Amino acid sequence: VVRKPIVGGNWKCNPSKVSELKELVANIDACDTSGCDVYVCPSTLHIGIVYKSFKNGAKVAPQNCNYKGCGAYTGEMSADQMVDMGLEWCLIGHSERRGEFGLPTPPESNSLLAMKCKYLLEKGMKVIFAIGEPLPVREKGLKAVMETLIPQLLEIKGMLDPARVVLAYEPVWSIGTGVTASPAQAQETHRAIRQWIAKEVSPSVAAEIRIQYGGSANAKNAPDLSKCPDVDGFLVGGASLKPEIAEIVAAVA
Ligand code: G2H
Repeated sequence: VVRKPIVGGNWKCNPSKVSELKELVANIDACDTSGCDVYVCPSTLHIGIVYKSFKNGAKVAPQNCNYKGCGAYTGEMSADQMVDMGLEWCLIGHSERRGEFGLPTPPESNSLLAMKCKYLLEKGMKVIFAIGEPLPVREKGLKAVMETLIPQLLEIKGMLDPARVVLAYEPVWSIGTGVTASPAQAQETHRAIRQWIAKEVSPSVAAEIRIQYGGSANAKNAPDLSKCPDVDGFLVGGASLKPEIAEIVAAVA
């Protein structure tokens, strides 16, 4: 099975000024998308400004979605709105929404994220679903890591359609810290996730589903990480705000 690599740029709550968007869009537009799917997650306020800007086919994926649709849900976004705007992808489950950093209201549980995933897929959207473990768990080794990741996957295991769901493995300790998982750590974890899917869902789903690595990925570490057979691309935060995002895409394609 040949899995097409996929790289996402998660701008999080950046940039601070609309005037800075032009440069960020240009960075994404400089990515060669011929051998790699590329998406970008602008902040909610900026989606409507940039969603028609990309000339190279890069997709725009909101960083969150509600699970109910349109209506009296202050501060939320619905899949209906996304579909209407021609958006195809949505990111959910990022650890910054799961409540690992600061305190979103409320922190998002595995059950809530499963509801969001089901709702997005029912509406015809595709989902980037992020999972990850905190540092004290990583320090205990791979078995403990999988004991944290499996509950994050369990409620969406029936939804793992490789054509419509991409997993993003993002160890929480590597997010925005400059500490990247080593290729060996990333590979053993991606392989263990795939083995779990093979057992719990099916070998073909495990072989076909794409698993991105996220956590301080940059132009320097992307070439080695992307050599790992089970790493299918990156979800990039900080470096997606810089021209080096094009080098990261070039490293995986
Ligand atoms: C992980 C990643 C993008 P960064 O959160 O989702 O961010 O690359 O800045 O660690």
